[in-house]
Amino acid sequence: MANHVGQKPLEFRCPPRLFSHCVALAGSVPGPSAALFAPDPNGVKVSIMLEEIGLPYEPHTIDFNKDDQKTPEFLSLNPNGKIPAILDPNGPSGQPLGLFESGAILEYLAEKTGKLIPADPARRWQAIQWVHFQMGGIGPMFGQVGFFHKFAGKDFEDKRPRDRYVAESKRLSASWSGTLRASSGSWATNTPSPTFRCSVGCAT
Ligand SMILES: N[C@@H](CCC(=O)N[C@@H](CS)C(=O)NCC(=O)O)C(=O)O
Repeated sequence: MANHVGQKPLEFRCPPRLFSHCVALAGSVPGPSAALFAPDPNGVKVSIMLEEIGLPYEPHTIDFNKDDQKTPEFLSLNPNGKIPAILDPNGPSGQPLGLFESGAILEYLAEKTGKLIPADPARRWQAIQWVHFQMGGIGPMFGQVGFFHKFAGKDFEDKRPRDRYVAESKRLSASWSGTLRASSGSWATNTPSPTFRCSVGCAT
């Protein structure tokens, strides 16, 4: 069974003490057999996607208070020790596939089902660009705001890190909501045509 590097055997099993949270599924399920979550922003992205596309799946709750995400079983699925992660028993070529990183999981599920992603190549790449915008910008920056504003970092005397992340989060939000305002229909797949024109070295 292939894991994240496609070589070592995937050892993940739902730990017995978590099993009460697991939903057993019928044998030939076309979707991921296991989706590992905690009720937090990155986990929710994948659970919303799974519900929207209607793939049957088996959720496993990961308890941060018990460090479930640091167990050898979980680390065999995601060496980074973070949720979400999925295990699809029917991955490419019918082989099992373990995946982590919420953006990669969203793209994988979209490609697998052809749902929530346009078939048209240009619009498809626009949708993917917004996934990367979320993963590289919104996720990390908002996460730092949370740390410095609400969690352990709120007691730090030096407020410059907090202020920096707040400013960057506001800047990201402005560029995102500007696109929302400018587009009609589905904002993620209907980005307005750029008014930018190349002057040097562009094909058009
Ligand atoms: N870039 C990763 C981030 C994943 C992540 O940060 N997960 C957090 C919860 S939102 C986590 O598992 N935290 C537990 C820990 O760090 O031990 C993704 O989008 O999947």
